[in-house]
Amino acid sequence: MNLIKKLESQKRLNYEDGLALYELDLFTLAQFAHKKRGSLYGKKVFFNVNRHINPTNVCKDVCKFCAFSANRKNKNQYTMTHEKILSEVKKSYKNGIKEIHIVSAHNPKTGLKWYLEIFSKIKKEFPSLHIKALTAAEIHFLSKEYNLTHTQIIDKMITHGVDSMPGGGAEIFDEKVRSYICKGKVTSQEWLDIHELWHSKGKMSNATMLFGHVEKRENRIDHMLRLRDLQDRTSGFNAFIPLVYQRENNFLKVENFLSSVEILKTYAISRLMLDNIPHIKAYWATSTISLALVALEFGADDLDGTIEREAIQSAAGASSAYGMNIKNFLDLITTSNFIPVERDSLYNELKRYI
Ligand code: V47
Repeated sequence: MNLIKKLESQKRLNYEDGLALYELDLFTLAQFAHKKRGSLYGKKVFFNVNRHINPTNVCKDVCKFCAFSANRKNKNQYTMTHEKILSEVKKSYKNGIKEIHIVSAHNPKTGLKWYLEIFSKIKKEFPSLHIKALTAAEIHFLSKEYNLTHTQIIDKMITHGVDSMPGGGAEIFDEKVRSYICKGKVTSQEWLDIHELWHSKGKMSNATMLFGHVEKRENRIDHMLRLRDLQDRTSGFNAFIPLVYQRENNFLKVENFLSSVEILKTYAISRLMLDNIPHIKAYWATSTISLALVALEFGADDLDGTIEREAIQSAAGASSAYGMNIKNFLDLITTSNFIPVERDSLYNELKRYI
């Protein structure tokens, strides 16, 4: 069946279709992705009032794309104390955050107990706060350090108050590219297995894809399809988040950076290929807020949140270090002719701003 007919009849798309979608002109592609987004959510744009905390940047792994890790380029090592983390959470809680998103480097010195205790402390002091913490890469790192299974770590996370898992650490699943950009880190299959395990406990997570570095279109489509296969079995992913590679202060040698057109096409293709993942998040920290707003016309329906602080992407050049003021955020969405909808971490609608 020809691609346009397949799109019109909303048939499931295969690998070859995914590649062919990139060959469509931008506006034809946008039309299909936007229609699909509109049929699901109309003009709603989801966001949450959240706070990112990156408690330590000391890392045992050596991902070439990472500017956050303190082992190599960044000499300013830090590890926040529990008191500091709690006081930051307290401040943000007073500002109205509903979610705390905790991602760290893979620090062999802090220890499993250090992680688990801070989750319990946050939950005890702020029981209504949703804790989104520990990527599959961190879980794998901790399981190796402590000679525990992934299931044992996951069970401990749950008993210590973690509500959902962020989508980090997926990078690109293609084994060859992965071994070039982040050799030694959680493998693609391990990343998928950890999420499957998490979902089997009745919990939700997200999935990212780091793109715009040395990967090819083929690798992006393959990445999406591996996620789609898992989602068919578990329905545990809330959102897919294409992360645009930030180029500063890291060791990845990238010659050609992506055009905005290629980035927008990738959002649109995600929406069309991932027919079973409900939300496509244009994470403004990596796409820039301007392009994230345009991405809303290319299939994206979520902008993550106000963030408040962010250390991973901003270390590599993104302008997300201090998040975004909520009023600005709402103004930008409404002047783009969309309806801002504050959501909780599981996409229950909390407030519609219109
Ligand atoms: O996994 C590291 C990425 C991720 C760079 O689940 C980089 O809701 C771009 O996963 N350029 C961590 N990206 C952040 C993350 C995330 C962000 C927002 C929302 C959610 C969610 C998850 O940051 C890492 C890695 O892929 N990253 N370095 C860089 N130079």
